[in-house]
Amino acid sequence: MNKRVSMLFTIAAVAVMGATLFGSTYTQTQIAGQSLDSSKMDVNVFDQIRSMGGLQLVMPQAFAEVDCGALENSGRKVVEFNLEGYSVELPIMGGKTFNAMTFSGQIPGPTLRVTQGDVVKMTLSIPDWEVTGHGNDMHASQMSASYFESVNPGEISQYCYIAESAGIFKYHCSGVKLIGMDQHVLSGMYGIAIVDPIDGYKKLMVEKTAVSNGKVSMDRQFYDADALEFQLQYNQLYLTPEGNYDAGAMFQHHNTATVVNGMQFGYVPNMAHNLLVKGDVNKNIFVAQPWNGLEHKQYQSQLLFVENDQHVRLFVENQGNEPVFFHIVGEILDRVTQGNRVQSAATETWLLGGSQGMIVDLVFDEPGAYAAVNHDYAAIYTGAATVFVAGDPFNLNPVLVEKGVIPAPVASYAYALGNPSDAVPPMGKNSIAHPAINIHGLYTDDVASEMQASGDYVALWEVIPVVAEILTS
Ligand SMILES: [Cu+2]
Repeated sequence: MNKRVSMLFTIAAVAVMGATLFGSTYTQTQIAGQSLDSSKMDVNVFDQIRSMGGLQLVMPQAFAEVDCGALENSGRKVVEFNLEGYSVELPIMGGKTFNAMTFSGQIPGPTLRVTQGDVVKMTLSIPDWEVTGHGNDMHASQMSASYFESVNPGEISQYCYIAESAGIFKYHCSGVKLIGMDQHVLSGMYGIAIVDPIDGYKKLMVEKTAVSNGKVSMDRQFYDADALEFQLQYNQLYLTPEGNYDAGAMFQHHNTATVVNGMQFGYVPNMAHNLLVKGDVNKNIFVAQPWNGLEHKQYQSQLLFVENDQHVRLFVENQGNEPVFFHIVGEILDRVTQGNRVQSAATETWLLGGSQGMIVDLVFDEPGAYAAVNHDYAAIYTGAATVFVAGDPFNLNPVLVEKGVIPAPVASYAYALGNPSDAVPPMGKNSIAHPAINIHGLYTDDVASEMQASGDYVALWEVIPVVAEILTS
């Protein structure tokens, strides 16, 4: 397994050029994608890349064992991961829609969570009505992306691998034999796999100081490995005014939006929060409240609620083309882990390059509202602002109890409103269950309806009017 056998690479085309040279977007050409014969150098290579819509690598051998039959009988736990690849229209900020490409009708795609050593059985199916083929490349695996190639409309394909390394890993569409991969990924075909360490996560140590008899000394505090967990995936959109993928803008790094879990400003206050804090749905408690209003249903922005003095674990992935300078205004990142190795402790900001992830462990000491940002001002102002609310900073407990919304004071507002479903990963080895989860995310209406029908989630657009009536009565 994972043997890097000596092999010949036939690299048909290895060049990247600005789309200003290419002009058009990819969808049309990638469907009939053809390989480039680099031996014929009497033609213009870049014209050929342009005509076939991108790059194609031809690699004759895979790196690792991918035969499901052998791995399924290896004595390891087998975890099935089923994705459906298809294109849909989804909303963007400002009331428009864009032509999105999705895994299973949501952006990001569903999160896979396994334990180190498990076998992942990945199945990708493409409906027969889909306009293009799709692929899948999981960075948690160690196999050549070209092994899987593309799955055409009406087809199903599968591969297996052992999740050998713990950590957080991107997965993404690999395009059609790699052609158009940028369009597919930047239009929404990405997600993460969380591979929990086989021995579980480590307890968290936070360095504090204390005063005793006029002397200041170290006062280390330890938190159990179990934590309340969130997932945050950063990306950009590159769109024409009509909502199509704009390759020219991508090549020039001129993004039209910065998104966290697929949405700009998806985790800022909404009208329900205005009501709770200001007593008025129209009195904003935050400067930007773009997804504001119950009619937005699953797209209405939601806050992230945590308790004070609680171990919080964030799975952060940079899915995009720009760096992420991850910072939480008013907090210190108590521990940063990559690949099950601690990289830093008590750090203010941590840098993630493209296709890089990390696990941030921290404790919110004081009640308050904390903005997690990409500390690149252009990113903040185009969407990368996410608000955590720790404890009860607005002193709402007495009002909510008196009005009968909650029976007793709560340690976080998650007990009343839940946390947004797209920011909550599946339960893992050391997860604390969220008190409640509301339906929030860049989902199709079908996906949101299925979630509501399951009864496992709070549909806030139905609950809030009831709460509002109680509060104003
Ligand atoms: Cu695709």
